[in-house]
Amino acid sequence: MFKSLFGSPTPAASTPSLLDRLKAGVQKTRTELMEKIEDAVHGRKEIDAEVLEELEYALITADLGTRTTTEILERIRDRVARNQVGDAAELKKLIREFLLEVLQGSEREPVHVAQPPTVIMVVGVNGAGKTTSIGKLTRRLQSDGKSVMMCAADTFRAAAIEQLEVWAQRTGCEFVKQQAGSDPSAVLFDALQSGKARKIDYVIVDTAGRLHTKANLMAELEKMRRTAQRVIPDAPHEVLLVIEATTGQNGLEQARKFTETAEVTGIILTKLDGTAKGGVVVAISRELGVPIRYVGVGEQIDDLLPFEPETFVASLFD
Ligand SMILES: Nc1nc2c(ncn2[C@@H]2O[C@H](COP(=O)(O)OP(=O)(O)O)[C@@H](O)[C@H]2O)c(=O)[nH]1
Ligand SMILES: [Mg+2]
Repeated sequence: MFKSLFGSPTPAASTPSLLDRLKAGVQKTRTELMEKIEDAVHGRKEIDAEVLEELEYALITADLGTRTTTEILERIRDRVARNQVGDAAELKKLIREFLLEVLQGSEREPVHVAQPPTVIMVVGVNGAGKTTSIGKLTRRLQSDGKSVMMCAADTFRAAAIEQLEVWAQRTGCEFVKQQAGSDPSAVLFDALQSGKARKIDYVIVDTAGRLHTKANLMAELEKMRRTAQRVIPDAPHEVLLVIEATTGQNGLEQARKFTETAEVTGIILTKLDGTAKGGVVVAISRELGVPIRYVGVGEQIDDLLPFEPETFVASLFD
């Protein structure tokens, strides 16, 4: 921080912290959730059944999921019975603690890769934000000094290849493609051989979100996995499932399908900026037992933030 001409500190010159960026990203969820919690306890002398009912509504509306909501309420009831919670601040603290526990419960260290490239497959339904997230992730890795190659294995539509290529040009990374309609596994094979020979740090693989049938899609992803292993035995090192925060609880079922067949190792939760239901982060990470790796908070190249339970919870409550 430095002093401006008139002596007041101007933080504008420094880049905003992760917490500040996340706060801006979850603004809608934060406002709604905090308002509802405040409303529930406002003017009440004690935390009674009515307050708890309103709290339940607040938590459900934020899309935390019924399981988490029920457990939070149980914990609150228990503490109330023992006279350990009296006001809104204490309630918030309790909810915050619980959410942090849940999110930390799904945390997992990223795999250690002995030899480059680290292979990251990106999966998820159409429109979830796969291609955009790959662009943003590439930028992130590059700013850590890593080299990146994108592999256009969503060969189902020509437009998908072109869209990824635009991101490759924007970030100046390596790019491997074939014609639209070609075998995704063939493109992947090419990319991995080239990435391995040239010791590229990361190969990020875009995949189709839809084929003629869902069964086709899952079979395709399995085939790609086997193909990857022919070039790099422990690949893919990460399979990131991209889910829109806006799909809410409905997205969970679809996400389950992917986690079952595609052996998902982490989640990229996109469009957190567009929803008041950001609590879905908790539901997803809990129900799938998979860590959230990144969250998308906008359409620009810098709008992908690493996910840390502590910072996320702070962005909602502090
Ligand atoms: N607001 C917002 N829009 C996003 C985010 N991530 C992706 N999008 C938009 O979602 C749309 C679909 O993204 P795309 O990457 O093409 O999805 P794909 O079909 O899964 O590859 C595009 O218009 C993106 O700009 C995000 O985090 N926030
Ligand atoms: Mg795409």
